[in-house]
Amino acid sequence: MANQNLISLEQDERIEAAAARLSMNRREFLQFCAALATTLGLPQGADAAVAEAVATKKRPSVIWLHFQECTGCTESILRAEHPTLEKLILDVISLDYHETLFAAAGHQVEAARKAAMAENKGKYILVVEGAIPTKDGGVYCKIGGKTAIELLTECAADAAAVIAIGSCASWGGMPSTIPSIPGATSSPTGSSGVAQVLGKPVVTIPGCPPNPYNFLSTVVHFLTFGALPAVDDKGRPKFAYSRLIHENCERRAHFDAGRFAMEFGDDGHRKGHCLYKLGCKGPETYANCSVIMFGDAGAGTWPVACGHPCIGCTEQGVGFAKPIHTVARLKNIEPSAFLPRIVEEKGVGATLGSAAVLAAVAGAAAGAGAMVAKNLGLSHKAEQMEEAKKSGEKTEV
Ligand code: FSX
Ligand code: SF4
Ligand code: F3S
Repeated sequence: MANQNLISLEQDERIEAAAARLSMNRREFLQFCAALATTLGLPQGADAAVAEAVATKKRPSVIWLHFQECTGCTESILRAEHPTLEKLILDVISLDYHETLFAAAGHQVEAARKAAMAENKGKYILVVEGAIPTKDGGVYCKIGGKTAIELLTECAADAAAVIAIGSCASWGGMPSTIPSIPGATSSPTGSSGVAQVLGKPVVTIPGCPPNPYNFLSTVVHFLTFGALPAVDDKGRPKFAYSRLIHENCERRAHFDAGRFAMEFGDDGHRKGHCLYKLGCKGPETYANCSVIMFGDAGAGTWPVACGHPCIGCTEQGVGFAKPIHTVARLKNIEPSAFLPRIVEEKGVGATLGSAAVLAAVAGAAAGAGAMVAKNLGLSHKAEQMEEAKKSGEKTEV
């Protein structure tokens, strides 16, 4: 943190101004940028580049399209209860077209989209939320008289980068599920992902909904380096999707020791035992939920912490594809010579794992940024409570 670059940047009044804009003090702002750099796995010293980019670079124009979805992606980004994350996201991008958030409607909105695209030709980021129906010429989703396929193709043509946010846009997600009726081989509307429709790879940030912190980090990478972060073979940023949920799960010790919840509400469930036998797909799902978590300041929660098995919502072929009650395929689990063999009777056939938490260090690094965001949120709440106390008001903050 205390490297030469940052110290010199601390003198920079632009840093001061950026911090003020985000209702942070300068130290908090630099801390947050350092944590973002750590999350992104950037080398030492890159925190200064991140801070400088967030403070000084022109915010990239973002055109945000909505297709077949529940708007949960937008909700997860904008409904952060603590102010910091939401503020940061809206500070690092210029959200020039977003159907859910626009107060205007009809021709006015269409004109705004075209104007933003023309003004930022070749430079804007296209963010797509929702799946694209491809059956019957794409008639099942139309906006302003155009099909989702037409709109996507038109908007992607001059984009500097395309980000598919959420599982629906990443590969089809929930709308692409095949109904369990005889003879069905595809979803009723032929829902598909952005890359499949465009016929070229795009960056995907799956999750239903996705974690807003992963979106923020991806955009900050683009802002700092003019390029999107390295991705895996499904287009997912490696900084967020290269580890299994299971590797950093807080219930992992129970899994290794063979302590499972067998039914919702049973003794094991109440005691916080492993949810594997309730169908948890953490062992075959790549995402950082167990590290950065979701939600309100300091609360930091995620499905497994709430007692619900991970359904694998970030993983194509798992989330919405595998029934919740089926047990996960165990992969990359190191066998142990001395721990109990706990799943053989279920026919899984693997000898289960060493208690080693394989990615504890990487996990801690990835969580650092989110924790800073949460702490900032907490300090804002503490300030509010302090103010309320002084004025003698009753408060529920
Ligand atoms: Fe919903 Fe987004 Fe799920 Fe899909 O998130 S939270 S159905 S991924 O496109 O709005
Ligand atoms: Fe956690 Fe699920 Fe793995 Fe159990 S199976 S340790 S609940 S991720
Ligand atoms: Fe989804 Fe599992 Fe994370 S259900 S939100 S990938 S814990």
